[in-house]
Amino acid sequence: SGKTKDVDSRKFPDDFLFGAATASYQIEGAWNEDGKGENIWDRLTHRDPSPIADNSTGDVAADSYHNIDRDVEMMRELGLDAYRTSLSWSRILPTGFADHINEAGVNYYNRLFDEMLKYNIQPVITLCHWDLPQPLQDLGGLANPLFPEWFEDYSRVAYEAFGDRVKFWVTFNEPTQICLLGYGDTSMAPELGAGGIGEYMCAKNLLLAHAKAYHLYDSEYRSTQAGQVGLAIHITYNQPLTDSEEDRIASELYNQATIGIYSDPIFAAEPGWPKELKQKIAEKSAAQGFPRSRLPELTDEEAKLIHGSSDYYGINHYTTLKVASAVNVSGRRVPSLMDDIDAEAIRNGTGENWMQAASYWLFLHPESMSKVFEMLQERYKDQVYYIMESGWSTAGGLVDDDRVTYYRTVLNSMLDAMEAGARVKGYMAWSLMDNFEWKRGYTEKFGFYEVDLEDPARTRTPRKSAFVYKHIIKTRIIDPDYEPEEFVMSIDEGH
Ligand code: PNW
Repeated sequence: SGKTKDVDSRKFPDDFLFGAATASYQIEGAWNEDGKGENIWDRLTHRDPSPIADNSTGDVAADSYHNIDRDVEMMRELGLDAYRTSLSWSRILPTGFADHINEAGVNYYNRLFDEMLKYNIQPVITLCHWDLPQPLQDLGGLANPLFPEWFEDYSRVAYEAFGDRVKFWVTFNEPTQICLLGYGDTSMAPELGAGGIGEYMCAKNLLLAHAKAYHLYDSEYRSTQAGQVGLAIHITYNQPLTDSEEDRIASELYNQATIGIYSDPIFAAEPGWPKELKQKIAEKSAAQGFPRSRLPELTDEEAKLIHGSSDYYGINHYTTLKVASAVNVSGRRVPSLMDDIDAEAIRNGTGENWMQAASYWLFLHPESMSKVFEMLQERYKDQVYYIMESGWSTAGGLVDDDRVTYYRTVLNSMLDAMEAGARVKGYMAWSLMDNFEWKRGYTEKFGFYEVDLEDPARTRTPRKSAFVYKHIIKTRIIDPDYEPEEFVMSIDEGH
């Protein structure tokens, strides 16, 4: 494209935070070692028969619990400014409750963070990346109105243990995936399938939990620890299928139902739920004979607690969708979020030539990243943004040219957004290494490093994309012509 001609003028600032991301259940393994308790993904994968594509589990995964040195070595090889991962709640608090802290679990993270900080690699730490302690799930998990208190207690333990070194907290990874896929649907643990009800209860309690953890940090830790607290929201670039009024309304409601429901209450000018969505769910509920809306009320006090409770806007961005109006779809679960908004999401672009990844849901629209920022700037007015995840899956192999194309395209599009005024301060690529891809098991690979699952040592080998990302981080420029000569990795001076 014409843009690449003046690559030199399109430089990332020196203080831009380039990182890579992972999550505890997806890489750590050691599922029952050193006092760790059971979480909802342990439970799901240990049931029989397994709903995982290759019948696998995260019992060993990339075995990062035993590979701190190599993991940090990879970060140094890439020259990362930051590394994002999550704490395993059950490793730190085996029952989920804060009465007993598992010191061995705390020590694992202490050793990891200390090793990273030797080389100036900033930890960006998620408190809950989907692996909720099973005992809390047995009590309803995020549907229990006491959940916000349990989460606040856990966040205090984390701030106390690690806040001297961790300056960057992410409370929840992808509320939409937690609530919609785990409570409303059955595609993620805990597979509740309580459509039209569970996802909304979850949404309310997740927001309250996030807000409590934020205010706890604000009132008791910020003055001494001086860090930031926010969350990571999954955002697709959604376009109406056609220009029709119906499709445009459906697309807006889809934005409100998957993005706005978790971010309007925090970031919009007005506190509370997105207006049209709230009204739509109330109408549907009434028509279905529910004496009250299935979307629980936020009291003024709750809405106020949630409003503004974030130091930055964290974005996980991968893919793009088209949205069409779809009323009374036969075979659709009723009630459900999609029925509530009378919409249908179409993934494959209907005739567009979008490049597709190994994941059925992952397509590259070349401008999706800048379009996402246009939408956010319009809705929420000039937040500070971090891309907390963005990445590409393949079926395997070290020559991952599609992944290289994806990163170059998405980063260029992000530079467009920055040139247009979006205050983007960092980018975390998903993922540092191959890992347990939830219900897809190990069949889809997202890593800069391949992980050899046949090898008990879980040997890690850099792919082509690792060299390209390293070059971008080092030069702060996206050079479309850069080709690694041979795949020989080393650590540059100063890393
Ligand atoms: C994210 N979609 O999930 C998660 O945060 C990671 O744990 C996961 O490994 C990664 O992306 C890759 O899947 C997503 O359907 C799940 O659009 C689903 C979607 C996107 C992201």
